[in-house]
Amino acid sequence: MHAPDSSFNDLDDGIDFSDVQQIKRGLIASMVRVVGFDPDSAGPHDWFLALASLLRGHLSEQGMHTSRSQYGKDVKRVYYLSMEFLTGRRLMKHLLDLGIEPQVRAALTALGQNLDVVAEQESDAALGNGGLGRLAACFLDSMATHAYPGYGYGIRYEFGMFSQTIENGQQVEHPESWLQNGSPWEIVRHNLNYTVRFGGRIVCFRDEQGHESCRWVDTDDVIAEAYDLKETGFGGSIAVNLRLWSARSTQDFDLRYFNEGNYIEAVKEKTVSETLSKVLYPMDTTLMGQELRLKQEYFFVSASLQDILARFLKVHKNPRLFPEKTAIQLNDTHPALAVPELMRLLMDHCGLNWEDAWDITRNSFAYTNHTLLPEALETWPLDLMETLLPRHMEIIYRINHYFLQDVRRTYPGDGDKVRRMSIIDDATRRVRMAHLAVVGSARVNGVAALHTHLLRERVFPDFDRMYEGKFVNVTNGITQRRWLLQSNPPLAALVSEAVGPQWIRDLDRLRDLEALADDTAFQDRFLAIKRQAKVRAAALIEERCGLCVAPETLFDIQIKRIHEYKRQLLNILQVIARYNRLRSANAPDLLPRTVIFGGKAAPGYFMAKKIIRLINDVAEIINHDPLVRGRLRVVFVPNYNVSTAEILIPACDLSEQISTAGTEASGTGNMKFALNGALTIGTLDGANIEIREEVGGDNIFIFGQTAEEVAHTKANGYNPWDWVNADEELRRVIDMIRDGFFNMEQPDRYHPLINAVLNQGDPFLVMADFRSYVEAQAAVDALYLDQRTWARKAILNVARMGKFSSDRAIHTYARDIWGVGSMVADA
Ligand code: GPQ
Repeated sequence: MHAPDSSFNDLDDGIDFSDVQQIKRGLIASMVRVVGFDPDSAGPHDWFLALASLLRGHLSEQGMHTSRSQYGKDVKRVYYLSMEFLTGRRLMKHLLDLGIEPQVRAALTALGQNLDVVAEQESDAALGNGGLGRLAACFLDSMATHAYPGYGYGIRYEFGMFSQTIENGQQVEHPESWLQNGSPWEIVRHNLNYTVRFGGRIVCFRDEQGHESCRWVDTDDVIAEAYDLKETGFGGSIAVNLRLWSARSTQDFDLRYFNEGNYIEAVKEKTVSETLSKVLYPMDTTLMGQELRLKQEYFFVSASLQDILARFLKVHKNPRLFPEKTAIQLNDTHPALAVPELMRLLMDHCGLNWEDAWDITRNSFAYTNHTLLPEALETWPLDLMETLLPRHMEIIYRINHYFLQDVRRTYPGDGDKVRRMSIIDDATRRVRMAHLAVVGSARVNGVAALHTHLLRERVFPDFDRMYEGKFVNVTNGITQRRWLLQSNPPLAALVSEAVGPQWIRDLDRLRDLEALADDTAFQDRFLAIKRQAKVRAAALIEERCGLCVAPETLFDIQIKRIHEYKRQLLNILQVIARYNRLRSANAPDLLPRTVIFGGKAAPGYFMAKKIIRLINDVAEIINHDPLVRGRLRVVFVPNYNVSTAEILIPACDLSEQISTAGTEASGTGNMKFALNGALTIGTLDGANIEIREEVGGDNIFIFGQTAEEVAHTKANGYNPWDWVNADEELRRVIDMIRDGFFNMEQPDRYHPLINAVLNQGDPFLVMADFRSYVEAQAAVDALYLDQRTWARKAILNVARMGKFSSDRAIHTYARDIWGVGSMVADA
């Protein structure tokens, strides 16, 4: 296909990365020619830029090979549309994927630099909030590693997740620009851009044959400009492209103003349109109804679909082949406007009729739901949608019209059902994005077995009955490349030594570790590695919090977004109870513990911010009380992010996964911890249930009400005071918080919190689960005393994590949802 002179298999200045001398020369060249700094005076950050630029060239080359081979084979492609990609740092990942870490390290050493210090210079690309965005990043890694023709689309936020400091115990948010010091991984494509339109009006006309066609006119336009990041897979030969869109004004100057001599007004319009990709909304599983957010959603969806369609039409003339060659995954409902957008492009640009366009559309999309929480289900006001996207609203009304016809035909006379299922909520005059996504998709999946079950039973029962086989489960997974190989090299090396290195591509191979669980020599090495990781985490804590923690103590960690349903409150209540026991008398059975928290609260989430403050107030008192010195410490690690997780997770003994049963869709932190040899204390929620199935009930601490029991408790008139009054120890804890024990300077600080929980029904059943949580914690103490048995169980946890690889998840999506194959037959 390609002219021979466009081959780039043997580029003159290509570097052989197995050769330290060549890397060294390449680094110097990159420093001089790209970074533009004298190597003699360059510091670690300059060397980071030089190295990243060097690698970017190589990755671009890999990406081009991948792309040529995909075009050559005319494969079916899969597009992952996500508002968030939480990739974290990239340097070490690329070096591991390419297998060149030792050579690069040596080359840097020869230049007087230390690779670890250089790697620390990179800022986290925090283009996501939490689990949903990190899942997208793990999926790209698995797609690249297993050679699926995948492609990611998202937004190039100038400001990603805010950075968090704790001041006077309270969260303070700071803007953080990951682009501030340059972004050497990106390939900027100023010429690859699309116009995205807003507002305006629709004019329809009929041609002589009576065909109606519509045009969307008088719109406000924004340009979406492509920035590409290459996601390598393990082995390095395949690169998946992650294309992020940045907003640019259609006009640099508004000439009307400019000609009048008003320079500032002339550039104002430019500033307004460019705010579209300015900042990530920092809310996780809670909704924010701002117009800007809706514009962001449409902005990235429109650019992505125009790009996808253009790529398809380059090769295929017949749009009807689209679903055979394209699968588009909607990561939650944030990209659900893709459904009417594809309809619009097919009808208004490709000239298809409604029936054909709809047939193509509903066979191209699949939708992943990530939450059961009603407050997170997206809806948008009709008025806003009609003003911003008039053509799309027409299309949505029409989709709904035909859909409700179907409903009426299937369930004659059931007006209630029609109202419940409608894409438009007539009562509130809003568009239900989840209904749009379900109707417009061939498959809908939940992210853990329980979640999918509850989704079908509670959230979409009508749809589930109407569309046989549409709802499926794909339990989440994590990539072992980042969450073991990269973040815990000593454990990765031990595992490879024990069972061979194949686990890196096939996590089920870990099963062979079971045979070593009772081997005391192996246990000793395993425990030594855990201790080493704890020393490293202790250094991070010392640096960030100025607190000294002892690696001999049990590290008990809860790191995730701060949310009422995740119940950091339950954890801190238990900590207070433990503190009371330690102070009251001899509590010989209570082991020394370090309880570590980390996580961000949405800036407007009052309760979550109170909980952060309570944790910090409690920590302040406990950490200064000589009576419990050496036996209990409480730490809140500020600015939890991917890089922090990479240090804390390997150091964990006890992983806290304590959400109210039926609220956490899956959880993925739970998997990362167990893979690194932590034992889980958790409820029967999300993927915890499947983790228990895999590791066995003896190797996990389960407590609390089940999802069914929770529903039952609530249905029977739950009163949290009953539970408090019946439990002396809990009563005391609540009294202390209410009386300001931890905040004498402002004793009523937590009245709103106590009031919200106890007098407003405790919706997440903190009080009901307290006693069984404390009992489970006592079992943890007892077991930790016996280090041999603990080590055995921890090793079994690692051995049985095979199922939770994102490779398994991706293979399942590829086979059951996308119908795409790997580009190479896997060995
Ligand atoms: N999740 Cl809806 C997010 O991180 N953000 C969101 O906006 C929504 C869900 C999480 C969810 O809470 C976790 O239980 C999942 O493990 C994770 O998505 C990935 O599916």
